[in-house]
Amino acid sequence: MKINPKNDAFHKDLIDNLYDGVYFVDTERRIIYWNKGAERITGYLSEFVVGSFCHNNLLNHVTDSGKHLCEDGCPLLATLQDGKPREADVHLRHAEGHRVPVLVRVSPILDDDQNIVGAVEVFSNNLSLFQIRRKVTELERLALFDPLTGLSNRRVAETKVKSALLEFSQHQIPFGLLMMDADHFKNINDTYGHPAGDQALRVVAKNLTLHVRDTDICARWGGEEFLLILMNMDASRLTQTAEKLRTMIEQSLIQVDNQKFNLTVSLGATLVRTDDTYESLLERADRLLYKSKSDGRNRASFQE
Ligand code: GH3
Ligand code: MG
Ligand code: MG
Repeated sequence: MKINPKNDAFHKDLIDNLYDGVYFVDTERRIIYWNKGAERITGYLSEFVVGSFCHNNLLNHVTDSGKHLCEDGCPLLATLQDGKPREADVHLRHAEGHRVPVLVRVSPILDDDQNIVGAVEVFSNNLSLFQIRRKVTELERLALFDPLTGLSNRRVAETKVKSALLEFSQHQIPFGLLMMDADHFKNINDTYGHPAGDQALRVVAKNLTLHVRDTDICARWGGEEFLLILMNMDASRLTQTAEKLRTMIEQSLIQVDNQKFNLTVSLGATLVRTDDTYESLLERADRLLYKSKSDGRNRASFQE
């Protein structure tokens, strides 16, 4: 179609293709136009609606508290009376029966002499769009973070190790890996209970994030195991960081109900090597962690 803004068909096409629902009423609130968006949101086709009165309980707008607006508080009626535009959050009734949350905007339609000859209602179910966005954010959070500690989850950590390896091979940006495991954690659960164990894991996690740089990655690798990816590291900084974290955790106090206790962790620390693969790097960190365990726990083992 040739674009001609003066053409009625152009306007109809334009309004029909809006994502929002749009309908016009005359001064008696008789529906004289119903666009495709309105059909999509309500499930009612134009031929079914046009000619009926908007107050004959077809859509039956209600507020959050269930107040029926068609009988009392109809925004269209108020705008037809005072000529002022208004907005309302309402729930309209879908053709299938359920309620759809919509934001309704009403404006008067004036003739050339500024007389009110009708009103237009535009309604959008942006609320559900908002709900979808909130859901996506929530799913993103679940996909990226460990719900107990708020640290990155294992999947994120795996990806970050791989990208750090790539950056190391391309730009020689060195990094260190710290593998950490809580000592005798089964005893902690057995002695103080599982919720206390959970709290201990949160305390470990807090210690990690508070004592490394923002650019470093702290992840929950498994049950009581953690992995840290420390960027731009050298041997002395890495051993210092491992020792600092070990000390901070040892010096923390876990308090749950009336119980107070401490816990320790064992660590394996290593730096990336030019011949490293993902597997070789993680294996080395893991082997060093188990060296710390077999050497007596509450210690860090380091190998370049
Ligand atoms: P080690 O010093 O050799 O690491 O001994 P450990 O007891 O820490 O190791 P083990 O692998 O025998 O036990 C780990 C325990 O961690 C068992 C498991 O129930 C507990 N655990 C794993 N995930 C969680 C969790 O999310 N919350 C709690 N409370 N406990 C957990
Ligand atoms: Mg353990
Ligand atoms: Mg373990």
